[in-house]
Amino acid sequence: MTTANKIYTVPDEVKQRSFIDKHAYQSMYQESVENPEGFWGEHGKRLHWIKPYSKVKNTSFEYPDVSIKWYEDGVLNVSQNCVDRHLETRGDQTAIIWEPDDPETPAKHITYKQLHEEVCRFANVLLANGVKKGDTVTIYLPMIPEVAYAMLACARIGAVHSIVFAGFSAESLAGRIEDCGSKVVITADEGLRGGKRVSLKKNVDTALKHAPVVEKVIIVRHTGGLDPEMASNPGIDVDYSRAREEVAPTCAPEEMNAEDPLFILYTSGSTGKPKGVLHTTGGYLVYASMTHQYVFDYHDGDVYWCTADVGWVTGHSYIVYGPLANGATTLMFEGVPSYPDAARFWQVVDKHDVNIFYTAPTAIRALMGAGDKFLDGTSRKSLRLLGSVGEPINPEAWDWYYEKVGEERCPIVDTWWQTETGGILITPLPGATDLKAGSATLPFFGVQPALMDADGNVLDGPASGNLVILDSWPGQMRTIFGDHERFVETYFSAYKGKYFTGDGCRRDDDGYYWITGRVDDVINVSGHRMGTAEVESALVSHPKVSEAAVVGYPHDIKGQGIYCYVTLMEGEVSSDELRLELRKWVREEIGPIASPDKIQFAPGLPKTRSGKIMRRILRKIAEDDFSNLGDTSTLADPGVVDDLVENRQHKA
Ligand code: 6R9
Repeated sequence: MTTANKIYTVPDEVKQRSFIDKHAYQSMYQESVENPEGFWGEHGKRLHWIKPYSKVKNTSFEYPDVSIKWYEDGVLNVSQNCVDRHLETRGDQTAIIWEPDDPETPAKHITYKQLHEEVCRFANVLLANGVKKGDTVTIYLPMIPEVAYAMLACARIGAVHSIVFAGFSAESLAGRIEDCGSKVVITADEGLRGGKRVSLKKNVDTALKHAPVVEKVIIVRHTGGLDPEMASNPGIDVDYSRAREEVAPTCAPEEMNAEDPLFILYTSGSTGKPKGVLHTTGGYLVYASMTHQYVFDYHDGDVYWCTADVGWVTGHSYIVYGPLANGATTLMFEGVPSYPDAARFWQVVDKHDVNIFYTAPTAIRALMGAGDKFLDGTSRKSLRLLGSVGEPINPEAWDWYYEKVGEERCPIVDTWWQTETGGILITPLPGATDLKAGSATLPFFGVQPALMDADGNVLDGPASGNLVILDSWPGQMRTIFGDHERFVETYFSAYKGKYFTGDGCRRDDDGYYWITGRVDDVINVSGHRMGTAEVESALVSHPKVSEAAVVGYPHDIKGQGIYCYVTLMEGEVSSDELRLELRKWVREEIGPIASPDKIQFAPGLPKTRSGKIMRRILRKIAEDDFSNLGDTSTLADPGVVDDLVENRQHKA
């Protein structure tokens, strides 16, 4: 039974302990949009400011003069807010619980005091290796505490970090290093995921060949799988464990302006190469910490676990910055949900008495598919609240999460947001919002969503359309690194004066928002965001490929799978072998997350007479829905469609 229309009212226990009830939500929301200056001026005080701000909001969505500034004359330091500020009151409290890939390896509990020393040492190592305020540092680390130390160390000295997900290939890493010009890269000997080793340092070495800008590679010893003594790049490689010993355990935090950059994070768009989304210091941290507190109803003493990887924005805002700014205990998990088996998440919940658990629909669907027997041996009694992020959650998965994992005791916060938004924009608040399975529900404070039709009209009442946001919020990205024009064109040109999200959305009779997925050429594979153009350009870089078109198709576990149509060079012959070769090629070009699920060799692609590939048709065929291919009469050669239908790759 699905419960898409059922309403789950807020349970009394949740209401009693939560920060925000329905009434507070309504009055705070109203104030936040009517008087953003006053509202955010007040809530900005949740941080420690070295020099308080006198201006709060200075933003314009006006095309083409988009400019976003929050707290612009305030001075603060993010690492001081996330670490030093807590030393007096909670120095001995655990800041980070680290749960390793292998359940037999002991977990680590890092207190705020220890975190302070580690961040200072890391900062000093960066300084000793020539990193200065304003420099970019690329971080290519697995899910180990050092990734948080490195992020906070950059923030401490005013360096701008750019984390590259450790699952990306050497090729992708090199592109991102070059784009932001990092002279320093931080990596580890190896990563460990599901018992498998990931050769990070080796990938960095390969990347260096294409990224001559790099002067230093700082190597954290993790698995011991590579001896940093045997530096493969003399004069470049730095053994972190040795360097750490040689520096002082304290380091004064740099005074940063609220609008100084904090980090760059590359994300996929519908065209071109990944964009360096730039977030700044003050507004980002106000927003990340405030959403973390209210959305997850985080109270002192709670143990909070977000299963994302720090290589994605969710890890930035809701493993590291938001929780630590709030003095929380945040759990960092190195492994995967299925290792050693599908009970692992629940065992970790029991082991560390996790109260708040935040994961992605793809993981929920995979665990649901593995069977309830993996829940049976675990108690999960500590859980109080469940969260979901990354893609729309289908009602079946929602129900299973709610009924089986949370035993109908734990509200689910389905949080909609994006790399660009810095923090959660549409979400229930556990004590305030009645839930509907599959709806992200209502906007967070200060967020004004609207739905647009194809002609650029704002739609009222219950409606479906493209989701835009009408005014700025403090966590919003400020620009695309090095390309402000692309920023303005990408987000503010489709609907002038409004931020375009790229998502389609429905608003129901109760004003609840239901995100329906991307309306552009971005696909969402296991919660990982990918531009079809990126996969296409990886495919056409193979010498045997002349043309490629990539679309998403519905996939039971991943949400969307990657379906590739490939036209070969004259004289090349299609074969299963070539299919494997192309799959491997894409993995090496981008990374395993971009592995094609289906490759169909096509002698021709459906094109308009002006040469545009008609993706609508390719999507339909990939979805196995060729009853209704729409109008094909504008195609240059309508015959290619028959061949495509004939040779479609059936669902595995
Ligand atoms: C945080 C994150 C952003 C895209 C976004 C949308 C999809 C994220 C969602 C959701 C439905 C949710 N998305 N959360 N769709 N319901 N709760 O995932 O950032 O990697 O940039 O992806 O993910 O399509 O536009 P990012």
